[in-house]
Amino acid sequence: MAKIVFVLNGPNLNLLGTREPQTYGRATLKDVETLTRAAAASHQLKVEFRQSNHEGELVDWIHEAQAKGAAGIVLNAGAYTHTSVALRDAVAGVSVPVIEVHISNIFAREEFRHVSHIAPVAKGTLCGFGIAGYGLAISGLAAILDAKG
Ligand code: CA2
Repeated sequence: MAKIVFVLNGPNLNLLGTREPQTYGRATLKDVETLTRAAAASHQLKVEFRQSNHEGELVDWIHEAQAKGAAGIVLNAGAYTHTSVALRDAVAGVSVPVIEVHISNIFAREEFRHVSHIAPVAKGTLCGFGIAGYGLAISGLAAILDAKG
């Protein structure tokens, strides 16, 4: 049976493609989903793709990924990246490898975006590659899973 990867998107990412194209590009979240599914299929992985504006729902989904035996999580926690100890604890509390993704280069932006509560507990972090970062995260995860055997 194909392994499942949860791809979780945080607050306001449902607005992708509608505003701030200079920062986030013109692709919509649906485009991100299509790209992610194609990248996953090329590694024989299946995708559970979700977005929420609610911190607790994202925490629940991280727990669900563990409970359902997901092979990995790709997480763009949006602004919760910079504020949420609850999300950090959720990531630290599961054994599923988590790859943190950001569309923009958070280190080239405002200082408050330079801090990620997720990065220290993530398996890896990618930022600044636009939506291509989601595909790169899937490839990185596939390499980790292959190495594990
Ligand atoms: O670069 C990223 O992927 C971010 O996670 C996006 C978050 C931001 O708070 C993080 O610092 C970096 C914001 C997502 C909101 O996206 C919008 C897209 C279009 C219009 C409005 C918001």
